Amino acid sequence: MKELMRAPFMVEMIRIVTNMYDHGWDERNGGNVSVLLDENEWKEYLPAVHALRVISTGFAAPELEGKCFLVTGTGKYFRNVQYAPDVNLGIVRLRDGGRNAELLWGFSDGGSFTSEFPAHMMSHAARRKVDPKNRVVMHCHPANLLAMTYVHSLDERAFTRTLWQMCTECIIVFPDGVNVLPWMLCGTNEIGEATARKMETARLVVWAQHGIYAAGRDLDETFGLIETAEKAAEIYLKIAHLPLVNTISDEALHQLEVRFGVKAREGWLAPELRSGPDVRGEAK
Ligand code: 2HA
Ligand code: ZN
Repeated sequence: MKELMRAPFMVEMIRIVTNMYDHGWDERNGGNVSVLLDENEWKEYLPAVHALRVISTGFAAPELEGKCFLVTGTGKYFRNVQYAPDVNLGIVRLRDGGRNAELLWGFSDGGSFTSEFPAHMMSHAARRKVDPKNRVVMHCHPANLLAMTYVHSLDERAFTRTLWQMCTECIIVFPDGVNVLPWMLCGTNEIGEATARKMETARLVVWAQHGIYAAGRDLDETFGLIETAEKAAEIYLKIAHLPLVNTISDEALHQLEVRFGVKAREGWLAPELRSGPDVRGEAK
C-alpha cells in the first residue's frame, strides 16, 4: 500500500493550508478547505477501506453520492495541520444522497468535518454543473477583502469593477468577477444554499464582514484566485481615502480581454467604444 502522507493530494493540501495560515487568512480555527478526490487516486492509498464512523451531514446532495473529499476539521487550526494531519484533516465519502458521510481516514481525536460542510458540498455540486473539472472549495478570512466589505458598496458589479481596476491582472484571473452575500449566519444550510447559488456565476463569493469562498480545479489555482482578489482589496484600501487621479479604464480592460482571451462578466464593463463612421451613424 502506498503511504498516504506521500499522496500528492495530501502533500498539496498540507502545503496550501500552511500557506494560507502564513498569509494571515486563517486565524485560530478560521477557514476550511475541501478537495474532491479522484477515486482511482485515493484507492491506491486506502485500498481495503471501511468506514471508521458515519457522520450525519444535515443536508442532501444527491449529485455528490459516493464522492470522496479530503476536508479540514471543525474547530481545527490550519497552523497545526502540518504537525498532525490525521487529527486536523479527514477523508469522507458521501452516501445516502449526501445525508451521511463515511469517515475513511483522519479526525483521529473523534472530530468531524468543518462546520461549513454544507456550504462546501453545495458549492461543489453547483460549480461542477458549470465546470465538471472543479475539485476545490476554499474558505478563509483575508483582512483586506473583509475590510472592504465595511466601506465599499456590496453591489456585485461595483465591487468587482473596483477590484478589476486595482491591478491589471485581476480581470485576467477572475473575469467572471466576484459575487457578494450580505452578512448571514455562518455554518447553516441557508448560507450554504445561498453560496452555492452565487457559485453558479462566479468562482469567488465574498461573505460580507466574514470572508471569502473560492472554487477551482486545483488547490494552487484556487489559492491564486483568493490571493489576487485580496491583493486588489489591499490596494483599494491604500488608495480609497486619497483623491483618485488615474484608473484602469474600461477600454483598457477590453484590451486585456482580447490580449488574454478572457471574457468579462456580461454587462460588467461599459460597451466597447468602436471608432469609425458606423458608430456615429455616418455610414457613407
Ligand atoms: O470554521 O471560518 O466560517 C471557521 C470558519 C467558519
Ligand atoms: Zn469563516
